[in-house]
Order: sequence, then structure tokens, then C-alpha cells
Amino acid sequence: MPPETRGPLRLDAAAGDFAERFTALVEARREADDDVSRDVAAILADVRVRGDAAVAERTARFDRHDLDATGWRIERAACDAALAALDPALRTALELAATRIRAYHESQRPADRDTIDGAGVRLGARWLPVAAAGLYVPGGRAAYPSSLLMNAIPAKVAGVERLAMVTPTPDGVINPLVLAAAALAGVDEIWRIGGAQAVAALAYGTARIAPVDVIVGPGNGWVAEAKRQLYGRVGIDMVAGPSEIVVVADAGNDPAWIAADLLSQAEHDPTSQSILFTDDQGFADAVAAAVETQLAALATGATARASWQANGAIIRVATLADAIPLCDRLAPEHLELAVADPDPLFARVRHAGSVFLGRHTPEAVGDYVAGPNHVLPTGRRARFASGLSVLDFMKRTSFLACDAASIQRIGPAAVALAEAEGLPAHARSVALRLDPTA
Ligand code: HSO
Ligand code: ZN
Repeated sequence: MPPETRGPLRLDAAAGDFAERFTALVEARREADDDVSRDVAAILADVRVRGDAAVAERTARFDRHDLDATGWRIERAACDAALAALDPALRTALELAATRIRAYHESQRPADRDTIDGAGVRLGARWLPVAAAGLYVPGGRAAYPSSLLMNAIPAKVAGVERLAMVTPTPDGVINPLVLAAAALAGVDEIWRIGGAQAVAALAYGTARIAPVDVIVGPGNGWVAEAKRQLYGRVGIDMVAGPSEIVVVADAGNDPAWIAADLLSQAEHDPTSQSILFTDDQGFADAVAAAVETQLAALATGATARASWQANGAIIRVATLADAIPLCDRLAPEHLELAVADPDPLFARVRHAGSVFLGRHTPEAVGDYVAGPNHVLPTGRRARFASGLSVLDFMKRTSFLACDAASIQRIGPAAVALAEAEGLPAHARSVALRLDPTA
């Protein structure tokens, strides 16, 4: 078949086999199932026992540089110099992004609570940041400064005192844009290490690297698996999978805009997914044609085409309102509602990582500069998970205080429950305060 006639999937909600075919689309597995878990477990165990030596050996093997010769760390001065040397227009753009991301995340800082309830019991909750967080920044093409800002700024807004970043520098080569972003975001330490060994070093600590409490940031399959295995010892942001965009659009859109939106996600990775819902067959065809035109000229065309052909879909619905329950089943990372009045549709959306309202809000503006976090639940995890936030770097301590009067009101029930559970020391610890002579 010529390339233009292969993929994406075309579905019509009015067709007799739609239910089955849509279910197959929802359930299609796009995550790589390479079995890396055994390799990762071995790396974690080795770093845990041998520390820096295990990290240095793997860095020499995979990144081809000798940490003792090139240096383990990148100093703050190098980051400041990279920022100073940045093209001024790019620096202004990065600063606008950082300012807007910071402002949005500042509004997420949770309030402490301290109240006295009807029984006279003082009840409350106090939020505090974790002491140290680790940030993984991939090497190579996926070293996105925007992702560095999206991960680092919430940590700093939360009040994390020590933000330690790890990033591989293959062949010793450092990405200056990443350093500039690290300077802007206020990263405290940078280590020139990557892979599962870097995640292990952050979680367990080594002679050089102090351990952290939470590890965030994107990475390849080994990094993701290392985070998954270390979860529990440290907190993690989320288990990330291939990302996706769903666009709900009527014929009032310029097909070229919608085609570009679909390709903006497709160009990330061959496993990315872009899905269009529309109520107009002519518009569907126009978008499909615009995608082909744009693909032909896209520098990332090979990746975007692979994603569009393998995982893309165009789905015709009778009305756009019909698309919303279908979107909910996909629980997409990104949902664009490209219509003149998106609010009635938005009101009915339940499962989505982030929603982009109206014709003038492409996902890409949210990827960079709008302010909300672009680290979002993928692979239908928006059913139960949320985007990265300040809360991922904080924890809540609850507190309570009874006085002599209020424990009389609620204590007898605790005694009854303790006795029913067969825990007499619990019962006595309360009962003694109800009646010291008991
Ligand atoms: N769309 C990506 C984030 C990103 N886009 C970074 C550009 N740079 C998350 O799905
Ligand atoms: Zn993106």
C-alpha cells in the first residue's frame, strides 16, 4: 500500500461493529514489554552494595566517560554561565515559562488546618516539604528544558531544601540548554550520571551522593523500571507510559491547526497516540489530508508518521457530545475541545490529565508556557491519577488533641472497639484517662 493509504484507524460511531472496534482501541497495549525488570533489579542491588564504584563502572560502559576524570558534578557556576550565554530570545522564553509555571504552582500550596470539632477535640493537619528530591533528566534528544522546569519548579515551590538532579552526559557532552534551565529552576546539585544506576544512587545514597526522599522525572524503560522498583523506599511521581492526545473538533476549525495538534503529540515517540473525534466527515478527510501534507515537511516526520499510522485514529460521531463518554474511556493525558463554546462539553468530562479549551489553546502552549504541569498521567491512568503538583513534594502530618473533657466524650467508644478487637492494652490506655481509678 502507498504510505498515504495506510493508517490511521478510521471508525464511525454509527457502524455496527463500532463498540468492538472502539474497545480494541481503548485496550490496545502501546507500552514496550521488554523484560528489563531483572536487569534493573541487578543494577539496584549492585549500586546498593558497591555504591559509587558500581555507578562509575556503568557510566564508563554506557556513557563512555570516566567520572573521576570528567568530574562527577556540574557546578552551579557552569549553569549560571550557560544561562548567561543563552540566546537572548530563548532566555526570555525560558524565563516566561519559568515565571508562569511558578505562579501556577504557587497557587497549589495547601493550607494547614487546625480546628476544634463539636466534641471539643482539636484536629488538624500540617503540610511540610520532603527534605530532598531527586530529578532525572534524560540525555540526548529527549533532554527537554521544559520538562526540567515542570519537574523542578514544583519541588522548589513546595520548599524542598535539596533538589539533586542526575543526567547522563554521553561521551562527556553536556547540553547547555539543560544547564541554563537548571539554573533558572534553582536545582541545587547536578550529577553526571544516568540510567537505573543513577536512580539507585539517588534512592540508596552512595559515599558521594546523599539519598533523597522522592524521585521524579522522565526516563527510558530502565529508568522507569528503577523508579517502579524503588517506590516504597522513596516516593515517585508516577509510572509513565506512552503519551497521547485526543482532539474533539467540529468543522469550524482550520484542518491545518488540528492536523498540527495531532502531530505535536505524534512526533514525541512512535508509541504516542493521536485521536480525532469529529461530527463532520468532510472535516475528517480534510484533517487526514493536512496531516499527510505536514508530515511530508516535518523534520520529525519518521517518528510522527510511525505513531500516526500505528496508533492514530479518526472517529466520526453523530454529535460532539457523543464523543465525551468515549473520551472518558480513553482517559487521555491531553484532551483538546476545539469548539467555539467548550464549556458544555468540558462539564461532562470526567477522566483526562489536562483539558485544553477552545480553538486557540493547542496542547503545545500547555507543554511550554501556560503554567499547569505537563507531567500528566498517561495510558488511561487519568482515571485515578493527576498531573505532577506541589503536593508530590509534600507530606501531611495530622495532629489531634483531647482535653480532660473531650476524651470523656469520644473515649468510651474507643474502649469498646479496642475490647472488640481483643486489644486490652489499647482499651486500658484510653480507660485510664476516663477514670484513673479504673
Ligand atoms: N507533551 C509532552 C511534554 C513535552 N512536550 C515536553 C514538549 N516538550 C508530555 O506529554
Ligand atoms: Zn509535547
